Amino acid sequence: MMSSPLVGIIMGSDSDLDVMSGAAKVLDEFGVANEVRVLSAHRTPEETSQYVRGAAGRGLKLIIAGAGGSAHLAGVTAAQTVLPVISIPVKRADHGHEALWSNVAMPPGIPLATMPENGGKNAALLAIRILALSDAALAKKYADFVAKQHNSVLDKDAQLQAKGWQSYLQG
Ligand code: RP5
Repeated sequence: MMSSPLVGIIMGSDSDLDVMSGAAKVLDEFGVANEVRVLSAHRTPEETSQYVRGAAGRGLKLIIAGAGGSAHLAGVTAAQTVLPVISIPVKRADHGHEALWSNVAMPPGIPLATMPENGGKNAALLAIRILALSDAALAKKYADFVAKQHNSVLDKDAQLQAKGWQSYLQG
């Protein structure tokens, strides 16, 4: 049986899914139950509000929200719940940085943890850090991830020293 989702991943459009799935993938790898929804701040405001306001009552522990362009979704989500909300500003090649700027410019009193543009992986890792505060098994998985990442960099540096940068670049 699938366990109840702890993390809600919401996005303004299905066109954001390529970015937002990056967060779902990492949560899946860590075994963190999540649900993925398309809920637009502008096109489906009532459904979005209903989802966000009901999230804590359904057992969600935090929400990851992403949108591009004027990107109001994460902000209005943070305004309607006391759960931690993590924002992923979605950036396309033909966008400026408007989604990022709007997400970091939240008014005092409504906190929003804004990740790098298209930062699905970091959004999931921050969610895992928060959840790990009250989940020892998840904290252990996170510590293992950190150790693996650390060793991977040391291995790469050792190879670079052994081969020299020219050979390293050539593979
Ligand atoms: C935003 O407008 C969405 O989050 C998406 O990033 C962008 C374009 O949406 P579509 O026109 O592709 O549905 O609200």
